[in-house]
Amino acid sequence: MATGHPDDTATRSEEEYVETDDGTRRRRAFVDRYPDAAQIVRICLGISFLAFGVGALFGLIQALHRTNVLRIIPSSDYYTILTGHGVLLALVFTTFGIAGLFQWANTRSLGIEPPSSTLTTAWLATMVLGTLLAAGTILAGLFDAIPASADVLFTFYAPLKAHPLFYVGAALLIVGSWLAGASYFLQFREWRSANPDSRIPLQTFMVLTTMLMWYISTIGVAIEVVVFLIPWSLGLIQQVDPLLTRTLFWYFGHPVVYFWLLPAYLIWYTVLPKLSGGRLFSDPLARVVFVLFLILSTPVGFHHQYTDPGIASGYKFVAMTNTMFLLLPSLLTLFTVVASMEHGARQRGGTGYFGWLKALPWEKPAFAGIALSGIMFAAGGFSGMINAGMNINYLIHNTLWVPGHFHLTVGTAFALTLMAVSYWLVPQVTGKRLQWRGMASLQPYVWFVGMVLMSNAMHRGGLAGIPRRTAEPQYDQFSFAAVVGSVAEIRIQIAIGGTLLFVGALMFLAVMLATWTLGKPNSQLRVNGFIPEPMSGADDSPRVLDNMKLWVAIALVLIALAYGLPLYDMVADGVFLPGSPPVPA
Ligand code: HEM
Ligand SMILES: [Cu+2]
Repeated sequence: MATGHPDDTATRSEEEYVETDDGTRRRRAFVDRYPDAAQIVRICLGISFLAFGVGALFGLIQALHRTNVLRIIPSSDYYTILTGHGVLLALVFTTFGIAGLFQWANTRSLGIEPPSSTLTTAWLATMVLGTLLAAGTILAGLFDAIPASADVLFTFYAPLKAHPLFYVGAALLIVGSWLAGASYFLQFREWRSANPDSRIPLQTFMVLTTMLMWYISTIGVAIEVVVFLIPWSLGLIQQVDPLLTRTLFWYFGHPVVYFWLLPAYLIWYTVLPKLSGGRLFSDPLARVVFVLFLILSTPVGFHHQYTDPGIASGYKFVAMTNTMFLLLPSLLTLFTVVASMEHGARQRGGTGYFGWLKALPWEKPAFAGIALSGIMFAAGGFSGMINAGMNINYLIHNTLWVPGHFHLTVGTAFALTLMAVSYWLVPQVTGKRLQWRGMASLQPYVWFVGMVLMSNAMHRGGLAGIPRRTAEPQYDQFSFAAVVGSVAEIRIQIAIGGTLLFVGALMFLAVMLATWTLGKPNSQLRVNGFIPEPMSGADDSPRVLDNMKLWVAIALVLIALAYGLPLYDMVADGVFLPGSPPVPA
């Protein structure tokens, strides 16, 4: 299937090439049309991949350490490495990767460059400075000579305390992302003044709804850090209420998972159908899904606090119910994305109930990686439902099941989608043809197999009661009873899976480095950025869907209902005082 696929540049030359007067063909890829935006995307992706490389190395160290296969660090440094892994991957790799994807999507779908280079420099610089401070403070924990550390894990709430610079760094990373969002909105406003009556282009709609959700939800963590953790770590206040800081963190901690996921959805809805050889099934359904995430993502945070005392179970129950409602947009996504892929496959000659699957371009790294990440996400959705159930949550709470779950979601649905789409996007933002295509084609499968082994074994380990976040899960005096197989076998699977994942990460980074350095500038790219119109387009979408003010208002009301009274309970006795004394009086 090397020729004739809609992603081959030759088949879409009218989009990506223009004839010049002297009869030569001039390339019009993303980088040629929007050089400023392309540069921002390159910077963001570059930093994101760097964080990914270091984070993946830490992941390997942990996986081998926990399973007792290879120990190159003392167990006392485990939390430093684990914090580095969580922060570099779940916060830095994601935020920069998303900033790059959004800058590309907003620019491509609006058809104009970002508005202000000062604002761009400001948000990039703020995010980079924040990352350097946070990562630097974490890594300082490895060196006894440096009097700073931040072994507080990526869920940085009290009572664990970090050096103030870590919190300042985290705050700057978030403020930088706010400024990036401001830049996307200004770009949209410029487009709007030239197109007063047009529907918001789909990719921009997705970028803006996601950013609105991000603004609403990051307020929680911003208050946690600025009002409580920074003054506390500086010694300006003597104590904080751990329950309050946890609640403010989780107010942000659930929506952040949709901040990771929605950019992946953006790719699944807009790029995957095209890579499958078809078109998006329904623009209206896609808009409904993003609106549902905007209104439902935040009033669910208590589902991370089922075991916390001091929050009445009724509120936890409300959070559980809202969480189950959130299944709806994900199931809608499953339907729409699979229908679009099937349409593409049938366009390419696929037949039969399932036979059409064979007509999909599984040998193309971008398609294969995105499709595989979708399959893994479905499995992650199932284990997520167990997490969300108030009663069965107690079975797996704080066990290895939990990292088993989110390595399928953020660790694959997001991470593998970003890697895979990079095989398609990086040529378009660098102007260089993808290098080492054989390795690229194999890479998504290596990640997939590694993750099947590691995640499945983590889930099973969790059911057996093996805790997460510990360097010494063997608890010498204690033996875990396994339901099937043995704990030793679970460990080996985690070690092998983790090693394969690390190899997959290296393969990806090698392909990116080769493309960036060895690819010739101005080459013919083999891919094109053309995205076909959906089968059911924006005109079929009710106009009310584009009324973002309405959806933000509804989101705020739901948040007030879910959080108002419990937060009041926590602060009524004094903002800095724990709700109940840590020891009986
Ligand atoms: C090379 C691939 C990877 C390997 C080998 C790996 C391995 C691990 C292991 C073994 C743990 C559990 C440690 C423990 O609880 O004691 C863990 C935790 C974690 N991983 Fe990964 N991981 C990888 C990739 C990723 C990716 C791509 C992401 C996100 C984008 C991610 C996010 C996390 C987070 C957030 C935690 C929890 C940290 C905490 O408990 O504070 N990992 N990882
Ligand atoms: Cu959650």
